[in-house]
Amino acid sequence: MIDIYGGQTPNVFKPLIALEEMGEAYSRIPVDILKGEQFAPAFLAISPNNRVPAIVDHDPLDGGGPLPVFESGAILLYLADKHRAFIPADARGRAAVVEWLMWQMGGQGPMCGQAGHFRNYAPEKIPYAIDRYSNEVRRLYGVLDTRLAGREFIAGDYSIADMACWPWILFRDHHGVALADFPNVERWYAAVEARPAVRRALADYQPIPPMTFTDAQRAVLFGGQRPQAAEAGDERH
Ligand SMILES: N[C@@H](CCC(=O)N[C@@H](CS)C(=O)NCC(=O)O)C(=O)O
Repeated sequence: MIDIYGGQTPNVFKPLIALEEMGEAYSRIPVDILKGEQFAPAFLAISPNNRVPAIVDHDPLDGGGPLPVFESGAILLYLADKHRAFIPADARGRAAVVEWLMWQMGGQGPMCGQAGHFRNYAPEKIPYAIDRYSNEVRRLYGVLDTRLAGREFIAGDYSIADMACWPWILFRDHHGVALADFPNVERWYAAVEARPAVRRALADYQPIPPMTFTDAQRAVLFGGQRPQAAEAGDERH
């Protein structure tokens, strides 16, 4: 059994899809990042960067005690290695999957995140920042579109690279992207969306429009402030 911590966010959907694809039993543990639950000491013991997702594997292959893993890319690799699935064993195939997994972790995820922030959440509209990150997101969509020309999936067979990239495209409205501009991405996106495991992972997902945050939520999410409950040692987890 694996505990997976987090809610309805793109980074959490990555391992959720992997758990469904791999048929691993799991239990979802919500972490309300708007309330600052990511700063609770018990959660920080699992995820020291105070971010979701994180997992705890209660049946690790080494037979030892519960094994915590944070960072969505690390979780995907951990699960793929555990199940020997969705990542090739040969050096070239594995390198290609890891390349695109790192492309997602270092490029697509952070740039979409910043584009979404400056387009939707920054208290003032800063054209330079909006353009900088929106242009970078479009560039990255172009890179993925070129990669997918003549390819069914990103790196060989369907893999953890696809599971990493797909959820951020689910939130494309936040980043100002129209899929019709990227026909290879559009075709691949629909193919991944149609997978039964992906449908199960998103069964209770309600599309979230860009939100309006209270000052307290802004302080927790964007201002680096820990809420008082966490400072006082909230032991919810
Ligand atoms: N690189 C991390 C990023 C995780 C991340 O940014 N998670 C967001 C939700 S998608 C979060 O936990 N935010 C809480 C906060 O900013 O305090 C990963 O891929 O796991």
